[in-house]
Amino acid sequence: MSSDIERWVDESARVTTPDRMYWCDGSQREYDALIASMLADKTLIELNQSTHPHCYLHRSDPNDVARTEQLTFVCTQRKEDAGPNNNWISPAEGKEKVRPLFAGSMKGRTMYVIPYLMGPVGSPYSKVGVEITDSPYVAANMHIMSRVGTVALEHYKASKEFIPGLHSLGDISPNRRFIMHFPEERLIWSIGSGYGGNALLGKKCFALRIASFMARQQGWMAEHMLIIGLQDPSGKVTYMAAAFPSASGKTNLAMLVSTLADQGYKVWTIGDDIAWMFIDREGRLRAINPEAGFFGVAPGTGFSTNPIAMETIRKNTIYTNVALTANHEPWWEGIGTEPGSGLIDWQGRTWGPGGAKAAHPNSRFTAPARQCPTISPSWEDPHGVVISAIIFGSRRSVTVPLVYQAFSWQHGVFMGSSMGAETTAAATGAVGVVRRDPMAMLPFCGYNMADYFAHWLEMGKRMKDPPKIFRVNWFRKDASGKFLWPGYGENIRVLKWILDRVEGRGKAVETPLGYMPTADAIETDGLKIPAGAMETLTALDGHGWLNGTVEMEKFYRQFGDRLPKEIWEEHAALRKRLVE
Ligand code: GTP
Ligand code: SPV
Ligand code: MN
Repeated sequence: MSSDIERWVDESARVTTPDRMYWCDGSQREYDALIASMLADKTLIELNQSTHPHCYLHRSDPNDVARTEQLTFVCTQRKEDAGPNNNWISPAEGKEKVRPLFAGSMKGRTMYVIPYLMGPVGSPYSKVGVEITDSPYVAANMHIMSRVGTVALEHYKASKEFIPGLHSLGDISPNRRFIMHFPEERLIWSIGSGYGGNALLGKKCFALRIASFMARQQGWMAEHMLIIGLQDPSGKVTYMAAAFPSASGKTNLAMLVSTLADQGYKVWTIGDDIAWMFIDREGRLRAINPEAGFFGVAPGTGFSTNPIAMETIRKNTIYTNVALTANHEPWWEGIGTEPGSGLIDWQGRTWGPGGAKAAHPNSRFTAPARQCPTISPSWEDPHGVVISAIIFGSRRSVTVPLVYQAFSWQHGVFMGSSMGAETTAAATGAVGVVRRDPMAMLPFCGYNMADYFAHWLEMGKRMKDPPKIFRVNWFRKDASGKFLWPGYGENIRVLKWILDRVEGRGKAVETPLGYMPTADAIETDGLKIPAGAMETLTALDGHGWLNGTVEMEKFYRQFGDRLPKEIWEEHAALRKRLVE
C-alpha cells in the first residue's frame, strides 16, 4: 500500500472521525456484503428476485435527487481561471467554508476507502482515483461504475498518481451541501449529497471537471460524450463520439436498436456518458470510456424505445427513485407496461393514476456495462477506438434542424461552443429553459470555457485528419407540442447520413448553417412520420437563427478578451451568411 494514499486517508479520518474504516477490494463478496448491510438497515429494498435477480431499489432523500449546480464550485487560485461558467471561491476560502462540515461528519458511520480505476485495465490512458465515503450506497454504485480495488492499486503502482475525493453524506441538507473541486491540486471534496454526480466522485467530479483541467494541461480531451461504433453492411465499424446535455439522449443513442438492421446497419456500445480522447502517434483521435457501468435515466426507457437498456438492467442493477409495483418490480413513466394496482411512488407513497409522476423524472438505474447486449468487443481495448465523427446534440423544440455538418473543424468548434439546450431534470432548477451549453460541458468544464474552446481549436490543429463534426436535434416539436422526429431507433437514419459524409458519399447542400442533407439523402423508406415533418426538420429558420446569434453573442461576451478570435470570426461569418 502506498504511503501517499494512506497519509491522505489517515488525515481524512482524523477530521471526519468514523467509527470504522474499511478498504474496498472490489470483490463480489464485498459487493454482496454492502448490499446485505443496506437491506438490513433499509437503505435498499429488495426487488422481485425472480424477475430482477440481484436488483435493488434505493429511495434517496426527496431533497437529494439530482446534481446541484448552484452548490458546485471550481476553486482555482484566480477567479478568471474558473471562468464565468463556474461558481468560484478561492481554494483557501473554499476549504475554510467546507472543512467544518466534515468535522466529525462520519461519527457513528463506516468510512469506506475506495481505490478505483477510470478506464480499461492496462490502458496508458486510464487513471486512478480514491474516494473516501461514508455511504455504502456510493460504495456499491462505485463498484458498478468503475473498476474498484486491486486493479486500481496495481495501476497506481505504475502511475504513482491518484485523484483524492473526500465524500460524506453530512446531514443531507441542501443548506450544508457543497461539491468542491480544487483542480490545481487535483482534489475533490463533496458533502451533503448522496446523489449521482454529486457523490459518485469518479464520474462528473473526476472524469469531467478535474480531468478536463488535466486534459488541457496535457493535451487531451475529457468530454461529456457517448461513444459508439456504427457497423455498415460490409461489416466495417466506424466510431463516433457524441455530446448531449444531461437527460438528452446519450444512453439511448449509445444503445440504439437500428431500424435499418435489415440493410446491415448496427450500433455497438462503448460508453454512454464520458469519453477521454487522445491523439495517437499517427495523429488520430482515440477514445476510451473511463467508466465501467451506466448511471442512466429511467423514465422514457422502455421496451419500445430502448430494449437494449431494458435487457441491460434486468439483473445486478441498483435502481434509484423509481416506483415499485405490487409485484415488487421497478416501474416508471415510459417503461411501456401498465403499473397495475398498488403502485408505490418514488417516495414510498401509494400512487393513484392522475397523480404526480410515480417515478422521479431523474430516477436512475446503475448497471454494469458488460451486461449490455450491444457492448462493443472493443469497449475495454486499452488503446481505445479511433473517432471519425463528433456529434453535438441537444433539446431544441424550435429552430435547430435534424442534422447538419460543420464546414471545418474550426466551424465545428464554434458550432459546439454556441449550442443552446433546454434544461432537464438531471439538475435541480427550472426545466425547459434554453441556455448555452457548449459541447454539453457547461456544468462539467473544470476551467474557463474560453480556454476550453482554445484547447479544442488547438487539438484540431494537432490532428492529421480531424473527425468531421455534426449537429443533431431529435427534439423538434410541432405546434401541439408533439415530437416531429420519431427518434430512438430511427436515429440510425441520421447516423447513416453522418457515416456517408465521413466516407465522402453522402449528398449535401451548402447552407448558412453548414452542410445539410439533400431532400433524398436521408433514408425515409419505412419511416412513419407526419406529412410535412421532414420539410420542417430540414428547413432553415433564418429568423430564429439570427435571434440565436444574439444569444450567442451575449454568452461569448462574458469571456471578454479571453475568447479565441476564431470563435468571433465564425460568429460573424454565420451572421453574414444568414443575412445575405
Ligand atoms: P444523462 O445520463 O443525464 O447524461 O442523460 P443522457 O444524455 O444519457 O439521456 P438519456 O439517453 O437517458 O435520455 C434522457 C431522456 O430523453 C429519456 O427520457 C429518453 O427517453 C429521452 N430520449 C432519448 N432519446 C430520444 C429521442 O431520440 N427522441 C425523444 N423524443 N426522446 C429521447
Ligand atoms: C448527468 O446529469 O449528466 C448524468 C447523471 O449523467 S449524474 O451522474 O448525476 O451527473
Ligand atoms: Mn451525463
